[in-house]
Amino acid sequence: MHFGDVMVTLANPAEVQSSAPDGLPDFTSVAYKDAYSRINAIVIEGEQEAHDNYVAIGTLIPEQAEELTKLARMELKHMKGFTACANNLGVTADMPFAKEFFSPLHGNFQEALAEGKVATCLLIQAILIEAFAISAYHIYIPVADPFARKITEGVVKDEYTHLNYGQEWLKANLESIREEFEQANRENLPLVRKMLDQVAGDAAVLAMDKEDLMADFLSSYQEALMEIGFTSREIAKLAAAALVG
Ligand code: PL3
Ligand code: FE2
Ligand code: FE2
Repeated sequence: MHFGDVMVTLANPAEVQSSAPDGLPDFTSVAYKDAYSRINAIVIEGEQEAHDNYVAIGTLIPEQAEELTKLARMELKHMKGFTACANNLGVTADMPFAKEFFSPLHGNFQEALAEGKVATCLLIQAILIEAFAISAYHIYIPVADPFARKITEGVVKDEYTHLNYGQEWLKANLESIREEFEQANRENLPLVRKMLDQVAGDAAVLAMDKEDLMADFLSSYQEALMEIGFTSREIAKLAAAALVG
């Protein structure tokens, strides 16, 4: 309807953006900013906790503390980048919401840390959280505003470095940590599944599809397990914990 389009253009230029042929969401809408205040907070909290977690893992593997400090520093850079994304859109991150969002996984990490369980800590941070972040960033990039897209593209490369780090340590120690790893997976994969469910509504407002998120997560997760040295059958069994939990 031509006439309608012209009316809209005259009345509210911001609305025209949302119906632009690029199909991107309207980054200035109230609904977008509201969803972004929670999603962005989750990402900021996730990056902050990732920093703290790598530093903490360094206390369990002192000979690797230096490398882990480097990984941790990358997480702070990510956090700053995503803080800039919110500022750019004029959004205030809902940090209390994000703290709550991470608290079950955070609690399990702290418990494992206190018990000196390196394999559990690495599963939670370097495999589950990194695979979750990678899937979210992959699905976000094509529908992000140009400023955030650039930042997220830089971040996602680093996250592969983190995933690889966890993979390598777990691979080198697989036979001694197998049982602990399987148990930790049984306890934590269902939490990630719940986190995905919880974020899906807000993610949809950002034009991110839940099934795409889940598929991307599972592909990074399964690929990591393959690299660590699990067989296809073992991987299927490990992944099935997401359905049971
Ligand atoms: C560790 O390096 C990063 C941990 C971050 C966890 C991210 C969770 C992502 C939830 C869905 C976010 C969509 C992306 C939007 C970016 C502003
Ligand atoms: Fe990160
Ligand atoms: Fe990371």
